[in-house]
Amino acid sequence: MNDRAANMLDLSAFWMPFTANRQYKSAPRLLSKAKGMYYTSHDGRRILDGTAGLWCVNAGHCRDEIVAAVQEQAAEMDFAPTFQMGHPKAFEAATKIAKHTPGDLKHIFFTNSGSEAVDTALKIALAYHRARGEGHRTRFISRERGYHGVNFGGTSVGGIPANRKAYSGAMVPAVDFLPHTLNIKEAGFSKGQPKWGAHLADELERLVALHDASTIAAVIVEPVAGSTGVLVPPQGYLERLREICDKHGILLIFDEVITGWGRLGTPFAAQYFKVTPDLLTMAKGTNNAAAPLGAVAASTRIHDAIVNGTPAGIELFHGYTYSGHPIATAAACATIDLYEREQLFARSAKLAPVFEEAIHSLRGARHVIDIRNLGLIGGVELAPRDGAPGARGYETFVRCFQKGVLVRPAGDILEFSPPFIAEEEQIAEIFRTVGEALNEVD
Ligand code: PXG
Repeated sequence: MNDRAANMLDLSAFWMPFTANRQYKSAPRLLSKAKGMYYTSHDGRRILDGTAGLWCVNAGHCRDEIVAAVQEQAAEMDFAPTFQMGHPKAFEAATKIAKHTPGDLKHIFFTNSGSEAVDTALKIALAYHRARGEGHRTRFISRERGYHGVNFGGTSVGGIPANRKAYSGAMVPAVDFLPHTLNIKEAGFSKGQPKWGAHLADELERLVALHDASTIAAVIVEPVAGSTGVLVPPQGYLERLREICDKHGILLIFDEVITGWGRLGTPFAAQYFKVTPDLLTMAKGTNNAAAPLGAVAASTRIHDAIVNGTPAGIELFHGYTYSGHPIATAAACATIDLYEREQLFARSAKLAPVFEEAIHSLRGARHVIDIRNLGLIGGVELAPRDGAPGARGYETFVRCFQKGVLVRPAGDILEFSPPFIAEEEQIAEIFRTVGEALNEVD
């Protein structure tokens, strides 16, 4: 699309998600093409993608193999139901996914998004306890600053006040929250996992004592919290959560929508931290974001309790028209083949120290009050401008976009998650550009 066509585009009908619609539509930023590490903006500029879209295009954009798989599937069979019917790609994709999921989490339930994966995992947790005669376990424990998507379950276990505010009267009942683990004073500018903070997991014991274990179905956390500004778990923290859950018969759910599919150099964060959850959610990188797709991986114990523990007939009254959609699952098959063939998780692991050094080069830059990173996930926190929180982050993002680099602002925290095919020079360019932008922004 050229500039003239962009100017003629009617922007009024599309009510944009998580967007300041009025601000955006007064000065739109349009992307019209993508290949490899780059987007092309509508005015023909090359934009280096520092965020893999929205943490999702892990293998880089428009990879030929994935494009071909989508095209072939669209031509061969557009849609087939998976309710009491099936088609090969859904089974193939589940098998390929299960090759990479940790422990015995080998049972894959398909959704269309991370939000749906989260709500599905919460429902599976409830169904599991009920199937075992513990239907009284209905409470969920999550964490402040957690993001688990936007459906009612995910919003209810979400720890971001703004995301709950308008809906707060209608949340799922019986949710409590662990404290988040960010402490800039104790662990500012940590490289990798902070040494400080494992004791925060003991707050779970306090919540168990308060509510009684018999009321608690599951704990849900992101192994590394992404969208609230990259909160890396302190050393020993996730291990401790696992121990406490085990002690009290509580399921542990890892929301790996961002950390899944190689972001930490292993297939999932569970393998990186050597902590195996009972349920694991994924989306985004599962099919390189070529079509909407999410999934829940469930352990054999959970799957069997529900599937074998139910009298003949449908075992789980849950599912989406598009669970295992042919095009989305064909894209997943091609994506996972590509991850394996190009050993992209190993490449992500190899780039992580380069990324760490590059992001920490911004220490001492104007406005920067903290830098956090793990794998190919990074956050740079800026001091908020007096009386205008978020303005500095937003202006820096716009400035970077004008300079040809896409970063993601979360308030005054800039987030980074490049595709794994990034070259070292491209990683350097991302942070060089951010440094320049910070010099120009008040
Ligand atoms: N869980 C986690 C951990 C996520 O990060 C979701 C669930 C929801 O996924 P869907 O596919 O329903 O969007 C997410 C999504 C950001 C950003 O800027 C993060 C997400 C989405 C959009 C923006 O950090 N994460």
